[in-house]
Amino acid sequence: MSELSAGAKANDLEAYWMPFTANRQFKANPRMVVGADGIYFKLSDGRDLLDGIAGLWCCNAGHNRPRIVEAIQKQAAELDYAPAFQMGHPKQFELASRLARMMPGDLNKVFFTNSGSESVETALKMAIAYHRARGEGQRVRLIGREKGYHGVNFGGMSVGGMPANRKMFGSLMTGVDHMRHTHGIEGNRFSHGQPPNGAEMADDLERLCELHDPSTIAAVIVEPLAGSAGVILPPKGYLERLRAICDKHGILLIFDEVITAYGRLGSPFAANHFGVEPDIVTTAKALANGVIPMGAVFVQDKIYDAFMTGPENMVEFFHGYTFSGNPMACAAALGTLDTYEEEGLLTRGSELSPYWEDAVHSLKDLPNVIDLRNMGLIAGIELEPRPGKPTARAFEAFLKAYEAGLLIRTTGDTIALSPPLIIEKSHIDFAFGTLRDILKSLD
Ligand code: PXG
Repeated sequence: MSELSAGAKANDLEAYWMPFTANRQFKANPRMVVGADGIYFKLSDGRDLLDGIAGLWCCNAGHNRPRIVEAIQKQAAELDYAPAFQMGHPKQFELASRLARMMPGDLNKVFFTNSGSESVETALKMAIAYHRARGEGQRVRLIGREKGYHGVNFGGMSVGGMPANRKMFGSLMTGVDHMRHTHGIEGNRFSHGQPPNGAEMADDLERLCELHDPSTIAAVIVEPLAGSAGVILPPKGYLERLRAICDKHGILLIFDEVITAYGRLGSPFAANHFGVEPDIVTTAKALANGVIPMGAVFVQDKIYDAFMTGPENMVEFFHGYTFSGNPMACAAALGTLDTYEEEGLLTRGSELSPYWEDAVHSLKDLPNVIDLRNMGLIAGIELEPRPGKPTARAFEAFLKAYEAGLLIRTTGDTIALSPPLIIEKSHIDFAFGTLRDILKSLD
């Protein structure tokens, strides 16, 4: 028997370097998930944990869903892998067609990736290459926004605006600039749904156009609703204004919908929800319900068409991943879409959102709550940071919620909730009742 199988190292927590985790703290006090069903995780100590964040904003249909399990099992036995380049398999085409039908407007072409980060890199490369293909090769600049999160690869990190995610990693990409974020604008605290003030923040894009000259700007990327930075909603009129400025200057608008796509806002996509059609949409996470890594980038026909011009035997876009559109992921995604459709999950958020909104805003009177934000099945509960100890109060809430059987997510001092879309009113009552007790007890 090798040392490993003898168990000496098998239960050792040391080898695994955990992502975005306080490794030493976790390993001293591990929180282990060993099963999942419906809206609950099962913990190694036998307790159930209500999943208040759909895994990480990805298990929108909940856990252990029969259609998805069956699709994956069948696919593994039928076709485990097909080469992604110069070969195809039917499910890629079926899935892309089905997704394109769900998207509004001209967003009819779909490129597959394996994560949100890869979707973002793909979109940024498409934008720059698109302009070059049209003879506007000087359009190389990319504009992001403060507090934006676009994954962890170099492009996404560069257009992103989360200081902690950037500061350790050198000079990042050149030719990138940022608009200001829309968090904490005067008069917006405790808004229900979209906040009223701040549409003019979109005019930052005009200022950057003046500074750099619009003819040098390839694309602007924003999260229609920013999740990672602590649930930041777009002010009324803001996205429309961004769209208008992009149109005026020939700049592509990219919506990073990695968390908003697939029903989170109560509509299939944020593009439907806000009635603003971007040129490119990045998605991942809930596309395959978090069961198998998969992402999809949607582009308008004009972008795809711009590439389809050279000799027909030539590769048109020198980009792709070994696992782009792999059969297992496609099967999982098709099973996921079946589940979403059969259960009406992509619009369920809009039915439940009045109940959800009331529950969120019922926390208003509690100590240290300085803002409450909601949309679809998303909540942001912002706490006053402890003096000199940012994040400590919210993290204590996370630990107490975990003890009480509720999984929440915290960023800075904001608690984020984004439950599976199968959530019932009784679960909402439990989640907010638990949070109420915790927030009362926190100093
Ligand atoms: N874009 C956006 C808008 C995201 O929210 C990514 C890109 C990157 O996706 P991948 O699949 O590469 O992780 C994300 C990811 C949280 C949280 O709780 C959010 C994300 C990931 C993990 C946690 O806020 N967003």
